Amino acid sequence: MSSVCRKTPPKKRCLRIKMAETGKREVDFADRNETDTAKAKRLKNDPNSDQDNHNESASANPLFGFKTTTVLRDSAREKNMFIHGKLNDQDAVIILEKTPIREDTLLEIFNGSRLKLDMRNDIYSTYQLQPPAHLNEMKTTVVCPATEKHVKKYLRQETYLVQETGEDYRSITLPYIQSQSFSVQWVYNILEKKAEAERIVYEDPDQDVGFVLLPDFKWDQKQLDDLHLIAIVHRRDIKSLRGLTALHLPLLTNIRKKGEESILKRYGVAASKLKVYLHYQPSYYHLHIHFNALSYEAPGCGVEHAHLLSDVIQNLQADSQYYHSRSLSFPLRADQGLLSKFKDAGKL
Ligand code: M7G
Repeated sequence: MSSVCRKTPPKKRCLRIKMAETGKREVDFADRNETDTAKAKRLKNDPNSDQDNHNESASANPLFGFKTTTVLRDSAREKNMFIHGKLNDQDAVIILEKTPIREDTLLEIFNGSRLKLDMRNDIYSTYQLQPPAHLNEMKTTVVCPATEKHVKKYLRQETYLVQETGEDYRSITLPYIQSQSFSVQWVYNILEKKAEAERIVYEDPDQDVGFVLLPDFKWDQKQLDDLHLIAIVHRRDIKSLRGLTALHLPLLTNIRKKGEESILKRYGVAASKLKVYLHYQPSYYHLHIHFNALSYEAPGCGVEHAHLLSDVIQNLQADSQYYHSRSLSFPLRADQGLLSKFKDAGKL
């Protein structure tokens, strides 16, 4: 496993990561500055300690007081859990995910952990290992306030494959997404540098063929194995693959070329080690392209959901109207409104 921190000047990269995650790190530092004994002593001597403790926890930890309503989904294999609940009386979805083990932390893990023996048999033994606290982090994503659609997005559901003709897109899907899709405010915030500006890896500011390349928020940037960036186009008139024609070839080839070059420069990962694709249907209807480490099985990179950018480019070179007229298949979850629309139209 390779570490991002080792790639480009190590101190600079690690610092960037820390800055990007300031909130989380600050909690860590605050915790480490006070020993357990000192804290116990302070709490014991202070009659207001309960109240203080509550206030301190609430200000240092934005998740303090979160009340779980239901676990939407969890996976022992992926080591994650999607939780719906209330945060300060607002609906929220929290995603907890154990982070991968990094090669550059092995020395600290082996030398600095506490081990409890579970069992020993012949040459075999298993342990419960408690690594130092800073190596025991969980990537935590918070959506708050979360809409009903967010809750449904993360709920484990039966899925069905839908085949959508070009006509179905215009008569069923388009009206539906125009009225129902997720807000793309977060996308505009990125394009306008109102959010995540310090995370931008590359930008081509051209309003026609330009884009912003930055880490997807699913990637914690601590290792390259699950590298995931997204290129978000500056123009706001293309919702998805369906909106592309040969006129957009300069945009797509520009993203492929400059996206791959910037990833090579920043992370040392060659184009032959990347899968570059678009989702259909996407969750967010503002054209964006995923750049993933080739070996990483990202959710949504299966054949029923992902379209390789190189295929898209070739299809448009062969037929400008390819995505206007061809049938496209995609999975829909049982509770997705779009599925009912296809059922109502007798398409399923
Ligand atoms: P998508 O193809 O629309 O659908 O991808 P998916 O969410 O079903 O994969 C949108 C991508 O944007 C996803 O990979 C998200 O993880 C990512 N993403 C979503 N939000 C709200 C943000 C955000 O605020 N910042 C960043 N950097 N990425 C986001």
